[in-house]
Amino acid sequence: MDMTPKEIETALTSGTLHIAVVGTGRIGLPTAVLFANAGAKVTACDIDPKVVTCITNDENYIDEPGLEPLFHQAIQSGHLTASLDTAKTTSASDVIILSVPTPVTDEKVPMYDYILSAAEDTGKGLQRGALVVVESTIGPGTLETQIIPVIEKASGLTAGKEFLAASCPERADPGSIITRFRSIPRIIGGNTQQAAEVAAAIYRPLAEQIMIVPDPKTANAVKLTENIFRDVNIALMSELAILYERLGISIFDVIEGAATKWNFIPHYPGAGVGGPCLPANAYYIIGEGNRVGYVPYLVRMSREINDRMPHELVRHTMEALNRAGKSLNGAKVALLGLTYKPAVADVQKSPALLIIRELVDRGAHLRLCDPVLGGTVFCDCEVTPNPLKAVKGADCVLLVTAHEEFKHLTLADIAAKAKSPLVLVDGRAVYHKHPKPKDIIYQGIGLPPA
Ligand code: SAJ
Repeated sequence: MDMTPKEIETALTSGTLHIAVVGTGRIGLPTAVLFANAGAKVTACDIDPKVVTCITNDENYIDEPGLEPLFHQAIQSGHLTASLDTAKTTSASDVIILSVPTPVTDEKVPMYDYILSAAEDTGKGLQRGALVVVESTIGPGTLETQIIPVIEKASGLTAGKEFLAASCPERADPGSIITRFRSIPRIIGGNTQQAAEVAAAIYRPLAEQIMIVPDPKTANAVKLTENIFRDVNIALMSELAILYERLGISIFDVIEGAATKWNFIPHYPGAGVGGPCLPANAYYIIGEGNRVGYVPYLVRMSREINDRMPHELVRHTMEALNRAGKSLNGAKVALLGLTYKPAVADVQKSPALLIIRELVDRGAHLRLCDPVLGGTVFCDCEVTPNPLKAVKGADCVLLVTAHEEFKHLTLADIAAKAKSPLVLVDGRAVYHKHPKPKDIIYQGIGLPPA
């Protein structure tokens, strides 16, 4: 793409630049929509015919705040179309953005099959001078050592000379992907300086700030480091939470105090760390560490600590029921919150999955409640959106995800419906500052028994 950054921006906003977005899930679709509304001609490529049909029929399929109207605008402007044929699409594209899933297997090994297959399809149609951008989360060096060779083999073109490649990892926060799209700075690493500058010109209309780093592996390390930083700090707070419980100290009071210091960044322990990102990202780094003979112990231990937290919550549940003279076996347990984080209808690697499995294995009878999953079936159980319906006649109420709807309830509201004494186990410290009715057994992660 022998255009100056200014010419690229003009071509993009005037609709003469063609962009293919390969993989149109929670990250790819908003990206395609925003580039289309910025003026580019965008083709969304996906292997799922249902997704292509939805886009073609102007039916939004991603529940993300603010996306719906922008989606219809992009389709109705004619700037966004869809295709099952990535190779054919890339043959008419100046820029190809890869945003397919890069999950981690049950053996905790990064699985790059989808992105390598998308890279091969991209290579089959790739035009000389085109730019390939990887937004998917990958291990540092994966673009250079695995993805580029696949594209070169499929296209017969040489990276750096005949096509450009860059990493621009997505940093979107599910639940605020649209609202924060422009304000989250983009990190770009090109396989050449030209690739980085061209990619920066492409993203400039959609990003308030762009930072070019030396190379793609550095850009991917930035993405992983910010997520692992979060995972490790959550693990530290979780470990301290369990220790302080035994000292009769609430970690939440401690965090509130520590946060008065400018350089303390609060992270919170809880029922566990879920979602498609944090539980997986550490293993991209651990994988690279194994390859080069250096095991990042802290990163690995933090994963183990965070993976243990769902069990910690079940331990609290058994303890609390025992304090009421009851056992978990046969108890009616109302579980509040199934999604991996509040307000996002996503249960990927949600702590609730492990908690439910252990509760059922220990003989509990469950009532499931989630305001964003109402009417669905989860773990063979009907989900009610109404918490007061779920807690009715319950021996124990267990809070797993801190949805807003639960925060508006008082303990008196819950106590009025559940069996007395109310046994409430709080996996997100939602009620630790609420006035406690006299006949309550209340405890939870980081909350010494009250
Ligand atoms: N969690 C805690 N304690 C905390 C913060 C979060 O237990 O103090 C738990 C949440 O309940 C949830 C999990 O961790 O189960 C992940 O929560 P999250 O807020 O990190 O949400 P994600 O995974 O949707 O988004 C993260 C974000 N990363 C960072 O903020 C560094 C987002 O910006 C990334 O774009 C996203 O990962 C991603 O795609 O990688």
